[in-house]
Amino acid sequence: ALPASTPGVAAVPQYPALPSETPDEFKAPEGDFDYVKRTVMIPMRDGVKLNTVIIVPRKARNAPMLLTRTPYSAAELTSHAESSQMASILEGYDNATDTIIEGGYIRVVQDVRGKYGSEGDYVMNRPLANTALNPTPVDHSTDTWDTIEWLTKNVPESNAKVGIIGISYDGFLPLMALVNPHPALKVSVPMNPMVDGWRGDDWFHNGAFRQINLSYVLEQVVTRRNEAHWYTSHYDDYDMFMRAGSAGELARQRGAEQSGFWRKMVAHPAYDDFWRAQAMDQLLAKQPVTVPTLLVHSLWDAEDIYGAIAVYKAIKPLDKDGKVFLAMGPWNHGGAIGDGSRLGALRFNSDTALHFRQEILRPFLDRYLKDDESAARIAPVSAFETGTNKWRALNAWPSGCVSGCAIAPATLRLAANAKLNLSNAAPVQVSAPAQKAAFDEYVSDPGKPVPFRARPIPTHGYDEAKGQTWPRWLTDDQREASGRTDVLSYTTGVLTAPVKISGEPIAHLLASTSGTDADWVVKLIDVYPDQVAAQPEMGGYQLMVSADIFRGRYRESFATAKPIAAGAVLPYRFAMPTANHVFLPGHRIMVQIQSSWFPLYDRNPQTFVPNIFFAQPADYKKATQRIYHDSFIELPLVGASAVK
Ligand code: PG9
Repeated sequence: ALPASTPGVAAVPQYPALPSETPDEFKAPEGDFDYVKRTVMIPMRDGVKLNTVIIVPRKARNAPMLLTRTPYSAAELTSHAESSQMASILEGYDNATDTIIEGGYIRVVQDVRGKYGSEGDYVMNRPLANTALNPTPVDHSTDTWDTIEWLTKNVPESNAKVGIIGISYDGFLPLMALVNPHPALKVSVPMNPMVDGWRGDDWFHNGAFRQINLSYVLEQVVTRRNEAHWYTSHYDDYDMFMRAGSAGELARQRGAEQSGFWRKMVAHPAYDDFWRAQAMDQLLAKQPVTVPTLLVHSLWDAEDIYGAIAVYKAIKPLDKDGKVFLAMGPWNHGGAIGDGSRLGALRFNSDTALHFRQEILRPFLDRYLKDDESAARIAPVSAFETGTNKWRALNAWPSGCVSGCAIAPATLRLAANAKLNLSNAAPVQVSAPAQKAAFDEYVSDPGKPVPFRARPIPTHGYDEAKGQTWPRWLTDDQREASGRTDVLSYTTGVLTAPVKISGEPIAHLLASTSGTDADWVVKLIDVYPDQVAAQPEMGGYQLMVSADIFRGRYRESFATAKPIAAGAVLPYRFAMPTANHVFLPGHRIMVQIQSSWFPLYDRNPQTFVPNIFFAQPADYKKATQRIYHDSFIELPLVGASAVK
């Protein structure tokens, strides 16, 4: 049924039925083309037309349609090569190309409102229509509804069934499609979706600003075709951001005020309604699950490591008839459509992404888009177990094994002499240290923040030839950091038995600072044996399994920044990204703690200021940080564990 027409907007357009014969302009061109490409402007209910590229396999009859909506240029996403072969023009972002070709799908890619070939105005992650954040009657939900309505009546080669799929921002859009979904929408596949830009996706993590994305805020918003370019003034981004001082100052120098979204970002440094009202997990938790949805998560996702799991946690409890599925793999952001046999220095003994596409994605799509009852039934949760490099088919998440092995909270507690004690004892959070409690301390100097990766750090990008290996930085070796005096490192003894964790580790710090604000970075690390015969360069490797940052001013409430009383010993508690990892015998477990992660995150001046975007040079002061040995990480431990 069509949605009720929106007041003040023309009723949803009624499209004429298609002629029985395929119109000439739809006929395949001569030559060896194996596809027909059509570019159409689809009218939305408010009259704005959206540029839509439709690629129809030459032999397609009664074929389902796989739709991606994007702010990154539909033309570009459908012409990665000049070729007469559909497989070639699609090879690249944001296409699961082998799945599309082998499945015989019609490929549809559309510029979202306000970007590239589409009309209308652009709003970053356009919030829900008819709300304070978007008073217009249109949003990505209505635009998707109108697009699907048009497709079902204007693609004669289709079976009038549509699946929506996409990565990142293109993964946020399949979530928006679930708000009042069109009846012809049969599946949604949000891959590494943007879900909550403040809690743990692209803009902030627990209040610390991800300033490395400043270029995106300018380029993506200021012009329709991304013609305003951010320039870089240093080969090493570390120097550029240091030279500028605060993120707000660098943004001002580069003209970011032209970006409406930047002005909103600066006005909302805390977790207020501006962010909460856009959080897709919270929005979708308010409605029933009606469309089969396969959430795809990457365990080393450098961009949206929060989103997929957050949505899964929000909507799975509402899933009365098994429509919500989750797949997680040892990938970086978007890695599920690439080569999943390796990531940085890591080797997985098989192409995990190909396994996902062939054994999980394809049967999922075929089951619901082709009504192919013979399509294999995928497990509710397909989770790759890192360390052992095994896929696990599970009934729920978090879950330790298919028979539902118990997950018990274990305690990984700091100890003297940089030791770390793992015990099965349930964690006990203390809110204040005992008399003469032990601690370690370091000086956090904003003049020399801890690099988030080995310098030089080239401009944030994807060009490996230029050393831009941003996509895989979460798997970088942490040895350099562990050798710094402003990084505390604690390590267990050599493990004598596997230690498996499935779920979100939780950091429980007891800490003080001589300043009045502080950032706390906690990293859970798998330390490889001193010698690794199968891969010598992994000897002693320090691999982050889960890591995150927490901006101390939000310790009492994400919505309200408060100064920290200098010298006061206070508890800090925050969840870290999901892990599904086995620390193997012969390995050790390490925890690193530091107070900056630069230039990925802006520096905390360590003196309380109303808005860190406007911190002045004089605000940045060294601080002595004390971490008490009552601090620990609560581990979601599967089964017993033994540590030598
Ligand atoms: N989620 C990715 C991103 C968004 C904003 C800034 C930087 C990256 C993406 O959509 O590519």
